Amino acid sequence: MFQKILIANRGEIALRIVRTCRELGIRTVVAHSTADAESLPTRLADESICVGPAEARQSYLNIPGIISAAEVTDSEAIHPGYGFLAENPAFADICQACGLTFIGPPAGAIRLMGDKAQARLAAKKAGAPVLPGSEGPVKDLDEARAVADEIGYPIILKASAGGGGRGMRIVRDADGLASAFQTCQTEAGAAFGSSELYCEKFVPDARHVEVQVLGDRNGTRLLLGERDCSVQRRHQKLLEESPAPLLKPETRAGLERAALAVAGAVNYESAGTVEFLVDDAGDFYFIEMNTRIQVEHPVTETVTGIDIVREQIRIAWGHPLGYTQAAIRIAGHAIECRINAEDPDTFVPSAGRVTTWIPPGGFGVRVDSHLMAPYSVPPFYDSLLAKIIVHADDRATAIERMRRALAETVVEGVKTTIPFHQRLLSDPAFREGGFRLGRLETTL
Ligand code: MV4
Repeated sequence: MFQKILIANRGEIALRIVRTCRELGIRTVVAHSTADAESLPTRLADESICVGPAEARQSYLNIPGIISAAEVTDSEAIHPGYGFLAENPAFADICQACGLTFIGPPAGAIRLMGDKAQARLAAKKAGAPVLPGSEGPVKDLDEARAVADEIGYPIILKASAGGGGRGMRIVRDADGLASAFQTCQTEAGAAFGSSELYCEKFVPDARHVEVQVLGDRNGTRLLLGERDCSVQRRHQKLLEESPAPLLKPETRAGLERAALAVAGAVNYESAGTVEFLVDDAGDFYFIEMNTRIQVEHPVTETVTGIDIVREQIRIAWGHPLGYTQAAIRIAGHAIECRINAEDPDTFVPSAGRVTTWIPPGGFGVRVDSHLMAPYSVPPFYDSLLAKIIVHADDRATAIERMRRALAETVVEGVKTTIPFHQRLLSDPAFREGGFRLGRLETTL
């Protein structure tokens, strides 16, 4: 097994990786910015090394700095966490060229899935259902118009280099197409360096359901159930749960089959997530595949009992997955609430100094957080402070457990999303399990 791993990330996920490495007897090096020098992950790691100033571009995204840090600390592998360099295929290639193991899938899988138009084509070829839309990218407005006339409005334009909701535009009718196409193309070029677009039929009021997969180097691929992530605002997930509520057994079986087909088509290795939209008829459509550990992975760990970070590390070392699909059982229900340093009504970031932090605890409660008091929330990174995850026998009990956990949580000094979550957990649509994408763009 690896003797030492460098963690190229910060915050709760850096700490999450430190914890599993300690259990595996692997030494850790946290590569951090000046802003995170005194953070909990740097303190709990065996070693830490500063790779640059607070701005992520100069530290967490500084590839030469991170590779050098791995070399001077004699690290054998790099865990990228999520965000930053986690889905940068050039970084995965550079790691390999430098004799470092990138803890994640092969660069080729990251590259293919990072091109969302090609990912859609690959999924379709693999036999997964995709929405009616363009065959790969659309080359110009005329082609987009022809596709839209064929499939009917509303449609959604998406940037091939986007993903996770960035660089998308809903087009309601033919009159709106030209200007939407123009804006979307310009925005995509500025944001991703590629203005390539593709289009799909827009599904209103869908649910976002994603399937967790694991694959090893021997070609064994396992499914770890699904997560419903329909509680989102501006493409930021706020609450995730597993299993997905109100999913018909045949829909679940179809999602699993499709996820396995997509992962198999690219010989996927490591942990990955296949995202789908599910409509009220129970029909589902592939939209994207994420080639990283995700923020919401703890809900899956909670219902399966599998440490996904441990599996990523073991797979990267070359260990075969030590169990079969039949050994994986989904037990009970898990919910995760993301506690962000944000105004609970406007979701505007609330940077500042956390003066008090009392995490929840007790039966069936897990807290993944780098928070300590006092702690100054740096304004340079995302605003995630903590994830509270609860486990219970059924969804209704999990909801009550989460309300109890949130009620005992104290964060003073910054505004947090806790009041939002308390309202959400009382919302009839949420409690019935019928929460749909787009709800938070208007109400609550
Ligand atoms: C869609 C969609 C409806 N129809 N695609 C955004 C995140 C990315 N993973 C996929 N996203 C969506 N893709 C089609 N064909 C709806 C979303 C979507 C969304 C749309 C409007 C308002 C809020 C949303 C939140 C999540 C996803």
